[in-house]
Amino acid sequence: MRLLIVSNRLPVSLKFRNEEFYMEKSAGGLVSGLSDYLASLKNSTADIKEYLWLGWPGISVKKKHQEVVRKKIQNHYNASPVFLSEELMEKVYLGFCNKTIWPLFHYFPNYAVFDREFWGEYKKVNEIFRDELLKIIRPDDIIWVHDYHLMLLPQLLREKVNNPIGFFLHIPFPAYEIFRMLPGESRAGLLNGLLGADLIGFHTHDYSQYFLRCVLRILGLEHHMGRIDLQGRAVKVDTFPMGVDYNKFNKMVVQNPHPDLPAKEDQKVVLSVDRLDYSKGILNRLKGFELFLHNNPQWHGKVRMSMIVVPSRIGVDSYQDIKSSLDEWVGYINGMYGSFKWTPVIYQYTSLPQKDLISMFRLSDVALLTPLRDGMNLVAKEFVASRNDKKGVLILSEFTGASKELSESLIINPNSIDEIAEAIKTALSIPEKKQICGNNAMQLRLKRYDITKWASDFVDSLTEIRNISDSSFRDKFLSDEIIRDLLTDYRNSSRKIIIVNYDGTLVPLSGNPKTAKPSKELLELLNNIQKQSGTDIVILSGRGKDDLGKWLGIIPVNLTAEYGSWIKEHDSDEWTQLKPLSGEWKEDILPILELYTGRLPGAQIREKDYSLSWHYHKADIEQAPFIAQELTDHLISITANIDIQIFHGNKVLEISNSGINKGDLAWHWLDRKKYDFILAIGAGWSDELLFQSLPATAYSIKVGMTQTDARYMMEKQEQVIDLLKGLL
Ligand code: GDG
Repeated sequence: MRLLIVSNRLPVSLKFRNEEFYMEKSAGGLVSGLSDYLASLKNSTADIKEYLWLGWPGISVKKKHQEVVRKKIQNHYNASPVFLSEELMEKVYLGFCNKTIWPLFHYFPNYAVFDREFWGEYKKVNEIFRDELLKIIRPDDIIWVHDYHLMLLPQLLREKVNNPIGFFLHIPFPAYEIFRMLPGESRAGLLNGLLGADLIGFHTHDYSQYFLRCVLRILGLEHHMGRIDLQGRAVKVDTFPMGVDYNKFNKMVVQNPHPDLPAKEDQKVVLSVDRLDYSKGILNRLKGFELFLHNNPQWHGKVRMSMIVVPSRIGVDSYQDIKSSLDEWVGYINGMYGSFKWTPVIYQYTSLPQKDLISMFRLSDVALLTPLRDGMNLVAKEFVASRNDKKGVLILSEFTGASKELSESLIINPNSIDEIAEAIKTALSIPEKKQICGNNAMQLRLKRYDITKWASDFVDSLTEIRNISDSSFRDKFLSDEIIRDLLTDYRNSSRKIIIVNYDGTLVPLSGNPKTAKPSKELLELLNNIQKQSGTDIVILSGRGKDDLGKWLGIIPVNLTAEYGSWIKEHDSDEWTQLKPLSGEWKEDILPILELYTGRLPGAQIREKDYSLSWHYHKADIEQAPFIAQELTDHLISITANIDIQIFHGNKVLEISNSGINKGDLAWHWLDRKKYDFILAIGAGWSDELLFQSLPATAYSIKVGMTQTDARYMMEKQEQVIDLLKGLL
């Protein structure tokens, strides 16, 4: 098996200079972090032995050079380029990606641009990625797609291939009220795009929950413990807090500390490292440091802030604005508080080699990280991991994913400048013993769930959900081979029974139940089947006896109405009851149902001779299950002494006489003869009781590709008719 990693950018950047292509390795968190995991695959006992990384190489490559470049990248880096023009990539990267998704997902709706063109461009790039993948995909590849640039790719691939697909989002997933601001197609489009995956991973439990809520509110899809059942497959949503390469940060030998670092004993160092981004709260940090200096003159000359800001997204205006404000604030603080001997803020607008970064982590006294929103924030974890002396204090914003795991740090709300200033003061005076104790606990956690564990956990979970999905769905698809076996068994048996539901099974589900009459052809088909020697047909429905009698009573089939309250034998015109039933209890129950119907707009009551049902499929999808549960509890509490039962079906509560259900009813017929062939077909929740009650040898078939206890499932109602025709 091979692991295909797909991300916007490749781990190498392609350059073209002096008429030649050459490559530079990039050292992003994901790239360097995953490299250990990927290297370990070769010798692992797991099924995955190789990997290939797909992404944009960073520049446009003319068609005539593409094959040479592809080979070069593949041979040296286990990577394969997705060729895209710089113009299109820039449009999308600086368009939908970083002017719409990024600000919105980081709770900056005022920065979000909703441009009609953006969505089309974003779709196009995702399609190009799909086409490139389709060229190289093998049937046993596992695909792992990364991040917000490629949120449509899982679904685009799912339409074409059956491989396991995982998706991981590196940035926060926002709350429903923010996400729903996305206009037009993009709102449902992004969710559907992601649902093409088998596993969707987020950094924190909150992000997973926000995503699930958006899926519920916008697409109307419910979940159970993070599992969403779609037509014919299951999708799992889960939390995988990304770790760092702990050993690398902890063990790296750094000989040459950065020349700009002060001598240790001179001054305390407060370190700040980020990409230039409004989400990182760098301005708040400076303001906090300024307030700290203002409030604490005793620290003047004794502490400095080393601030590294890595250039990023240069073409986006909002980024240029922050850059200008940063410059102003650094100038202001240094001018206001500094002296010839002391510069309070040393500011570098550049990227450092990783060794220097680690040496800065080790030589700082405090790391001050104040994002207003951050998916995880790896810098925080890297700082803690790097401290092989176990000293140093981390001040961390509560709005980072990392704050959930680094609870021994000083957690602050970066919107409070006072809190930042106060935390700096506290951090500078925490005794070493306490620092070591806190860092020790955090290091243990970071070591246990490091980047390799994170990646293997994700890939293992992907395999696991695929197995569950396959056994619940794919393995149950009614194949031509099984149909052939079924028909042979039918022909070779002497006592056969066909138990079949009506709505959604013999006839298509219709919005108006009164119009769901059987066609002449259907009646003829049923009539011809039951004429064949040794075949009994039972139609088992939740409908009232009037419709059924009128529509189906004209052919000699056995009928049961109201889930079994009424029975009509094939050779009789009379409806009888299997056991004495009472409807007197309805008087007591109806007012309660009415009360709850008043409280839940969209809920409806339906009354039959011996049953009542309370439907809520038209009510608010989030509110309804709570009210339904309350109603169930209420009913249970007052019906303890009445011989009735309450079934909670698919968005319906069914209240009827005890022992009246399709499962029990089936045995009324099955007990009569020693049937050697049983076929049961149903479509609704109440048919599940029928499937559960049948012997293991029965052919039970669910119409619709959702979770079922039937042995098999088929996609469409028309297939039932084809199958029945096959019996002739
Ligand atoms: C996204 C999400 C999520 C930084 N400066 C230098 C440098 N770095 C390295 C750090 C770290 C990485 O860059 C930054 O990672 P972050 O997690 O802090 O932030 P994003 O880049 O915004 O990443 C974020 C992450 O994805 C992972 O899922 O945590 O929330 O926004 O590894 O060390 N590396 C070098 N020189 C620098 O000057 N060499």
